[in-house]
Amino acid sequence: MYYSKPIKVQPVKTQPFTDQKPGTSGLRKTVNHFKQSDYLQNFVQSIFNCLKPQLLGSTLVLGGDGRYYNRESIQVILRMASANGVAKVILGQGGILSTPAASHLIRKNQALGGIILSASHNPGGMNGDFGIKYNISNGGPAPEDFTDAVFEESKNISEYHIASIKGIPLDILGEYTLDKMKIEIIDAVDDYAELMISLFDFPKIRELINHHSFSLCFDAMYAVTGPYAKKILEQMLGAEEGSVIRGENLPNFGGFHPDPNLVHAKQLVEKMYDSEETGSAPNFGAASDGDGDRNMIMGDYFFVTPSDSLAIIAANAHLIPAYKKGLKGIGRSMPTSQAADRVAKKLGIPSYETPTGWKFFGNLLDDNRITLCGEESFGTGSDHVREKDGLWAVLCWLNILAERGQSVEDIVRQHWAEYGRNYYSRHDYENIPSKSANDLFTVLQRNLSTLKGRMFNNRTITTADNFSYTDPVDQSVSHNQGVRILFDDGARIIFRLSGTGTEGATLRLYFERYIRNVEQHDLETQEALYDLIETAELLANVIGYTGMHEPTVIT
Ligand code: VG1
Ligand code: CO
Repeated sequence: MYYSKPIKVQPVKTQPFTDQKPGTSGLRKTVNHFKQSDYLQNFVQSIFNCLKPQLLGSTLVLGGDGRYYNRESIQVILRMASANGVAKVILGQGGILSTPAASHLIRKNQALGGIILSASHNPGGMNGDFGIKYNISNGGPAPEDFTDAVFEESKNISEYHIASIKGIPLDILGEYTLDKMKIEIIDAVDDYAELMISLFDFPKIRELINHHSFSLCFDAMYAVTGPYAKKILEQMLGAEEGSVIRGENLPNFGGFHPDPNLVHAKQLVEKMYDSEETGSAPNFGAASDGDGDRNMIMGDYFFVTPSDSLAIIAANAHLIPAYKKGLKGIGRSMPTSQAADRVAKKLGIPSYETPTGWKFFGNLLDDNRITLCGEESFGTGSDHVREKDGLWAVLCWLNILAERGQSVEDIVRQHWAEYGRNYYSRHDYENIPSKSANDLFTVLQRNLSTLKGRMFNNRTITTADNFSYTDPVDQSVSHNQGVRILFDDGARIIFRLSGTGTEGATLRLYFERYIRNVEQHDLETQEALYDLIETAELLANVIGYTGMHEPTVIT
């Protein structure tokens, strides 16, 4: 169907912004910030300028997590894509695509790349956050050299190109033509569901789910995974209707914070800890975030830490059809616990430690060095796409549960018994003044060289440094990726500043301690880590710099 006649495009003059530097995962700002005149346009044009000359005649994938300002932004980007010579845009219906689904579509259609509109786990709504990121042709987040180039471009931009047409339809499936550009509106879920069928043993999972004694609950947090989970878990795998809770994709995520952790996925957590005496909690619980790339896994009355989840999926991957031939290697971000390394060691495969952010796994996956990867921040994924993938992780667990016929808790406890337990926790101090955060790091950094060999609570520091990473594939180097304090017994304290927040600074402290002895696998996590938490305070004076006696979020 022809949507419009040829359109005359006049370049629009603009002034650069100085703050369009992408963070850990794209450019994230408040909605109000994005609504400034030309703010979105400048950033999109900066991306397009960095893609020339391949952009001309290319195919792009476009979609977002449905948060407030998604639809308006999609309209702008379509008009700009047309004016910049893009040949075709593959668009999720209604402008919706989960991040892993977008990654898959880029790969499947051999697109030049994709634009994903999301601030992920950040709150949505009129007064919430918005975000935009570019993914390259492998389906993964653009690497740093590209995002650095976009930032440079954004500081010098003087004009952008946009077709002068309004109100492109986004909701009806089919092919449209906007000037010379094709827009293909596709079902947001179909291709992704098909990919999942190709990876997992759906009949076996269906059998588990249909078993009268098994029940599950998936909390979509009013974000993008609602339609995906309803289709895959309820319609395709036969979970009872209502197993997916908060399954509508609302622009403000129902006013909640779509971050799947014990604090924000409260509805799910309440169900999973419901009346322990009667045992009425579902056997399996999970949640995903705003854009569908994160996952939280729970059993009845039991929480699985993301670091353990990665290790357990790795140790049991041979039970899943897609991975039955074995894994090539495992990647984890530096602050993620070392539990997965132990599995890699036992399997005789390499493990890689990367900086925080999925973009660092791309080269390792493309170069066939790793099959699985994960982050402590509720992200797990594999070589099936180039993003972390929330529902994929859920299906991994369901496939493993179906094969092993045990409860989530039993599987985790057996894993600890075999490998030992890595007690792990992250403490976040959110929205602190940037100056306080920078001062804390300046002093900590200055003291690093004096720390080696010093003893705290019977542990000796063996390494105190600021993590630098050299990509083994392209040799690119990323500095300043977090302060690491490593102890002689394998314990670690990591200090990092968040790169996804939109207000002030967020300080993250990560604690890890390994205990082999199975008799000590029942300690309360914060108690098990207490002496490390105390040491961190001595090393960095967190209370002094933040003025806060408690973290805002503990995961
Ligand atoms: C956080 C997490 C990081 C994750 C990133 C994007 O980054 O710590 O592991 O990759 O969010 O996830 P930071 O810089 O705030 O610590 V998502 O689901 O928000 O795209
Ligand atoms: Co996310």
